[in-house]
Amino acid sequence: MKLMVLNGPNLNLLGTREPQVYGHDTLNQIMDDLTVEAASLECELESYQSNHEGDLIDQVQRAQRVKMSGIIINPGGYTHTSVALRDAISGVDLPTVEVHLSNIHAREEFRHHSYIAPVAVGQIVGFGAAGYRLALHALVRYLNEQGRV
Ligand code: CA2
Repeated sequence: MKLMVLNGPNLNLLGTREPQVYGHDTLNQIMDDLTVEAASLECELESYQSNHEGDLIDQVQRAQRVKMSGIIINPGGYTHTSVALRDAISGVDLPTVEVHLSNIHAREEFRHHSYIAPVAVGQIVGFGAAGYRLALHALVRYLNEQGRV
């Protein structure tokens, strides 16, 4: 089974600034570890980071076109702003898990609302880089339960 892992704006800066909020790992380290974990679940990952809303939307649509099984997404700041990204996710038939490194509900008020959450299977927040592994396991389990693999 193949899964798409999407990371939104500024997540390319991970490990370089604000380690107290987002941790010390770089995005490449997190994605490399996730790829190893995925292999143990007989999953293949394609990961993509972009600072551009339309690029992320293109990748959501591509995931459907090439018949991937699901999506793990940290939409970054677009979580709180993007109707277009939400429409893309709800417009494809791909179970999606939303991940945030930080606990967005314990931060500023404007981070409490997610446009993505209502179209996601679930949301994992506040566990740092481990959240991606939790999301992977949750998504694989969900896909198995739904008989989608
Ligand atoms: O907690 C998360 O994963 C967020 O999606 C991260 C976004 C933020 O806008 C969301 O509210 C929550 C921001 C990513 C910025 O990442 C940086 C990493 C290092 C240095 C500066 C920014």
